[in-house]
Amino acid sequence: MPLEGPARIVSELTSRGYNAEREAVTHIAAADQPAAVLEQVVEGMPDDALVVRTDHVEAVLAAGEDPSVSTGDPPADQYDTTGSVPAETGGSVSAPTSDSEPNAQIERNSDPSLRSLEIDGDMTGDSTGTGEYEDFVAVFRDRLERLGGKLRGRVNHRPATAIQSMPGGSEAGMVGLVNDIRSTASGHWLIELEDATGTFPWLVMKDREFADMVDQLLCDEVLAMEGTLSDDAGIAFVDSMYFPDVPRTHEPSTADRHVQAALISDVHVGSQEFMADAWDAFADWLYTEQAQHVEYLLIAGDMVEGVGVYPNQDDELDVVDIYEQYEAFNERLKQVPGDLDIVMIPGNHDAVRLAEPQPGFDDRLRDIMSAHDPQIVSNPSTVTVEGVSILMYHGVSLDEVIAELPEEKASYDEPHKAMYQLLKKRHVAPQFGGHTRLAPEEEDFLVMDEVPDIFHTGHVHKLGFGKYHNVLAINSGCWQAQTDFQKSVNINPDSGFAPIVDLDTLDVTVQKFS
Ligand code: D5M
Ligand code: FE
Ligand code: ZN
Repeated sequence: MPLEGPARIVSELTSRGYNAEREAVTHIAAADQPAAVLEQVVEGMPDDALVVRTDHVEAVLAAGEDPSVSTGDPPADQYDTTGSVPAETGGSVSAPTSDSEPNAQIERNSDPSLRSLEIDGDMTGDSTGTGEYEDFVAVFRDRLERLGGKLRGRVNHRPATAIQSMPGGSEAGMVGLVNDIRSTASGHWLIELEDATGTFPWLVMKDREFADMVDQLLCDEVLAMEGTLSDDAGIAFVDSMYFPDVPRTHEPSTADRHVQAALISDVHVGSQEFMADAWDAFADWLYTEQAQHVEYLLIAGDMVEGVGVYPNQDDELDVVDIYEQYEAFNERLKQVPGDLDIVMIPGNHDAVRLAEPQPGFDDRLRDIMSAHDPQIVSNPSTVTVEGVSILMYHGVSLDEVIAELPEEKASYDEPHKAMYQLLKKRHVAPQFGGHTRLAPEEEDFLVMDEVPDIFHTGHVHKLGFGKYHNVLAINSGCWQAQTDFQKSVNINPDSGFAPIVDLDTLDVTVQKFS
């Protein structure tokens, strides 16, 4: 059975877990004995290599000129299913089709009875908001109640109305939402805090040590302040400031066995920039021995490119129908091993309401995205995998945190630092009214009541991870090459990476597929 043409060679390499550079494939195809050259290339590939490159082929071809190296015909049954191709693919690899399942390189002998996966905070189906003014009052009141509860033990606090009637010079404390942040003519900062009773202005002097903390404040976040009232009792001079924060002593939970999760996001199927080759390589890698402990796949939103998300987006669409985009995404999902447990939340490109919290997909979309029976939950949601809690949030608020905060606190190059700010504020999207749209519900689903062990976001298309008070923050990059918009604003996406987390140690390794 001869190897005819590049497509056949690509299929053959894919079935053995390799992607190939185009030129490498044409080199093999042009050889006198393509099948033999392919065999030797595969044999000579370094253990950790995923991509057959031109130089791999050239090395074999150069060696082939040496008469001591055999370049004889391979046995006729070389490419039959025996040997390298597992039986469950049910046939010869000679007729692969684009929608066939990739071939397994190893038996994944994971034991499903060892797994556990629980979801918390999925608000799908629990939306009560009508968007009325009263709903906004209720959601901010709930935010203040719950985040204030984490601060009230730390300061001797009084309601705003009580502080308003205290005499000048009194010591005062307050827990409230940041209503307004202004600089004064003399360079100090005036921060208005609001609680259920009213507001009170707090002045941070520019020469106080925490003046630079003012840079980190966002409107609508919950804070506590302590200080001294001015002589006329009209303002308070801030002596200390507290965030709900993650306790420094936080000890994350870990899994009892060596098991891993792949944390990805922003697949953007349907975009012309969707990186099919990188995805193929990722899916193929999941079948390899190196990936045998990867038993969970978490996807933090932007499954598809969507339609009408940004102006002129249509020009960059590969698939224009939204349902067809999800069909295509489902085909991509089918490529990964069927024994992975998959959890996914929507993002701003997905076909659910844009305002957060975003409920999980509707039934029609769930039916479409049914490959491997994923758990589909709201943005945000917390998934606890073998004891390790992972807060999944798409990450639209990160654009805002990065825009508002100084470069060293939050930037596109270090997206995990922007995530630290959200952990400190114990809220996934503190500021209302900018990029982040809020759907008011009776409850503020965006509050981080519990400290997660892992915080997983996407959206900014940049890979970055690190630990904040022992919480692992991971922003997972994307599977979309740079778009025209991103080019115009100098965003260089990290495309084709999969961060893999050891759930027993919370260590991260990054696999690159592009
Ligand atoms: O977001 C990907 C990143 O790029 C995120 O940081 C927003 C930014 N982005 C991309 N396109 C636009 C437009 N047209 N306006 C503003 N910001 C944009 P994603 O959710 O994948 O689009
Ligand atoms: Fe995205
Ligand atoms: Zn996004």
